[in-house]
Amino acid sequence: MKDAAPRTIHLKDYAAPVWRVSAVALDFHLDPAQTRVRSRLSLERAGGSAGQPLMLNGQDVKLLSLAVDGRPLDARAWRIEGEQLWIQGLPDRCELEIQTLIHPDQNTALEGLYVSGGNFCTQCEAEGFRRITWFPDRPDVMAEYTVRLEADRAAFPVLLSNGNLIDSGDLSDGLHYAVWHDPYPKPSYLFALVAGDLACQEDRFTTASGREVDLRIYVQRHNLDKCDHAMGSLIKSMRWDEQVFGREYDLDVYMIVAVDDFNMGAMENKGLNVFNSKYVLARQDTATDEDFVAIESVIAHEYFHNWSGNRITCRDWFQLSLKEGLTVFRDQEFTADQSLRAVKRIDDVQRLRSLQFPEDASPMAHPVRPQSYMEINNFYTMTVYEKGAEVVRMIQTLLGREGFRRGMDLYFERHDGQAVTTDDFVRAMEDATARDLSQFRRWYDQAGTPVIEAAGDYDAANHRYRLTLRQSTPATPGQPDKLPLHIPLAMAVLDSQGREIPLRLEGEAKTAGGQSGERVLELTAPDHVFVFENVPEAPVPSLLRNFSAPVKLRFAYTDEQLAFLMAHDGDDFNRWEAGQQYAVRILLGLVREIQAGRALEADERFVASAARVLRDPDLDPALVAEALSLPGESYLAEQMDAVDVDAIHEARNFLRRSLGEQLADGWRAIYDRYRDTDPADLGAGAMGRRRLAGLALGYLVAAGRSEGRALAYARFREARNMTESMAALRALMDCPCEEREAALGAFETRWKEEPLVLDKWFSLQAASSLPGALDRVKRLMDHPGFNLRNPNRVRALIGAFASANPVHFHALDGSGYDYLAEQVLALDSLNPQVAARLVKALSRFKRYDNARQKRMKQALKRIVETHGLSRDVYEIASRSLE
Ligand code: B3K
Ligand code: ZN
Repeated sequence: MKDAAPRTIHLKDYAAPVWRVSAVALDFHLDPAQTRVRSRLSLERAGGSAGQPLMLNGQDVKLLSLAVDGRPLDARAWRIEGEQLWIQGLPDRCELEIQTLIHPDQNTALEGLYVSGGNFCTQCEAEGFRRITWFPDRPDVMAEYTVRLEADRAAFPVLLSNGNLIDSGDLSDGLHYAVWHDPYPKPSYLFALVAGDLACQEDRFTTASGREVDLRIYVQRHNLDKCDHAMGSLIKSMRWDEQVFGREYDLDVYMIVAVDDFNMGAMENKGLNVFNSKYVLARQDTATDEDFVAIESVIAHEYFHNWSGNRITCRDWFQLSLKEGLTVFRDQEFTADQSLRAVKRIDDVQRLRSLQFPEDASPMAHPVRPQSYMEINNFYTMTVYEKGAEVVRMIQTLLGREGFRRGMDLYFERHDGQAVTTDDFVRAMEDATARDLSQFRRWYDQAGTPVIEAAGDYDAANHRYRLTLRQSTPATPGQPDKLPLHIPLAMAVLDSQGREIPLRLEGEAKTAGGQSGERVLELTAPDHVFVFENVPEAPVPSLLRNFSAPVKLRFAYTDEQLAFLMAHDGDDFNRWEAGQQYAVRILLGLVREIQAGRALEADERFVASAARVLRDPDLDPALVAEALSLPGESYLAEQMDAVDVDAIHEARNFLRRSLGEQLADGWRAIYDRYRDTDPADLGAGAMGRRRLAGLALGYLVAAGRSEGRALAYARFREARNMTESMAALRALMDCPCEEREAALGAFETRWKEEPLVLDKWFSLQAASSLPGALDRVKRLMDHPGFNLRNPNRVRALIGAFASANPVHFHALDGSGYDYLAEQVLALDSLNPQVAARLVKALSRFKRYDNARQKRMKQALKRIVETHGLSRDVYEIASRSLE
């Protein structure tokens, strides 16, 4: 229990800063045990009355001295209240000098200045700068930074900060220094410094207007052979942002530093990105295709922040999606342009549906622009990021690509150098296109996943097709009543040959709607009826094409119609979606059979439609792989009123086994066709072929015959890259056989010195549904490669167990919950941010049966009632229990 419940911060209480900081000069004397920081702030009163004091934030920093305009500050002029320092009687313009002392080597929270692998690095977003020095640590205070670093030359030969290097040199006593200047005013959360013994891979980039930029990736020396892909990705991203958004880079150098201990993926500090090494390091033998794609997308994401986040930043943290939703949208588009667009869309929608939809239906549900928080770090969520990206995508759908680009141009031009709000963003979109998005703005303020109930009715006598659409959004905590949203719904209707019928609405001029069969309907009222004319036969509608809005769409398709759409829909996303809906229906039917104690049978028509997809020569292998991957257990859980983890698992395994057995020849043919795909080819085509070969191998093992296992084990031994190796290992993971243990053992021996590879090994075991998973996880915590202080290890083992092993995490005896509660408490005193993420696995206890609910609640109570809990964990655990 918190000794006093933490304060809740509300958007409605936002007040502009009273003091501006035009420039900051920071001076660091770096020493892992005791770092001295001197900071000089050029202050200016920006508003408020003359007597209004200055408030600075600080956390775990020791104040050594305070001086104003060169004179020590009188003790009566300042006071510290908790984490706030108040200074009174300042002149309207002055220079404030502050000296502080911090202890980077004791910083296990990995916020502020800390030590990772013997090197110094920082993480300041959201509120980490206040752990370095006292400062108005809020994003709407933007200042020009000059940073001097001084450290031991032998231990820390590389000294980096934001911007351009303006001076450096040697000092006495083995010390040296460097001075960096960043000409672009920025909020404190974008400050960064790195100091250490690092090797560097260099390249160059010439921007569209001819600026020469040095590109540098810094890593620990032994990782220097794993930087090529990251560098290539950076260059591609820089080019793409010029071509697609007209955005150029603006400094002489762009640096990326990889560190092993990092709370999230990466951080977009101006000119000096700090990355989790997981999103930089890759070599064919250590990284899978998914890793390569993820690296490219995170490098792109952080690079794109230079404009959507750094040049234009957030006024306050409630506006986080202004930069995150927009930047996710931009990185999604970038990846789509490098690969098969539909495959990227399918992957993103799967992520949204399996992670964001559940969040939107949980006690932690919050709007894209939250109204309140206790700990802002808890709001770097799927909602703010992924739903936020969907909101931007809907704007693009409503305005069209061209209109959207005009809106983006205006946004960049109008707000360059400012800290703004999501409202400012939407206004730029409106002003550039003369569209009214006032109702659309509700997407930023209403939590919960909207539901659209659709029904179609064909009037054969008059050749009319009537489409009825009704929208509603479920209540979420603090928001019992919802207003109708402005929803773009892309759709077409198909004739019996699968062709799109040109659509004309009743009363519309002959030319309207064009020849194209696809339209975007705009829903604004709770109910709409659209009547299409000249529809020659009863059509099959293809609705919400390309997932044009983040909603749940319900339409009572027959099995035949789903099979028909699977075969004919001209929208690749919806083709896949029809197959998924069909699979969900079959799987939920199996769940009911299991619950009723009846024997299971695989639906013949479903198997036949899967067989057709498998044999379809026109389908890209990546799309075949998507189509034949069964919906995940968490997505299936979402479709049930009361989640039955065991039945879901059994049903899914049964269907997998049936597809494996009944299509065995097809799988084998596919595997043989694609198994030799060039292992060095990292193009989307080759990745798609490997994905399908891996899926085929999985089905061959799932079929339960010894040939499958032998094939997978042989593949494992002969693997030519990590994708092949992991596909084989994953295929064996739920199979209690010798091959599994032999492969796991060999993998460990080979990769025990490569932490990122060992993480894969931890995760596979943590997610395995074989008996004894929890014991294995507990034993693995004693593995020499495991370390509770490293967020990647925690996520790989404990995180994977809680999020990817429903059967064991939700074991009826509560052992999974107790284990998680213990780990959360152990972690909370080390790293609250990482601990808080883990608690979320307990949040949705109401979705389970009474016995499990009781045990989950007990685990949550045990957490909440612990003294000295962090704000991070307290907020999530207490809200879950409300
Ligand atoms: N902006 C950072 C996330 C910071 C998280 C702070 N708890 C990475 C990103 O979204 O690009
Ligand atoms: Zn981001």
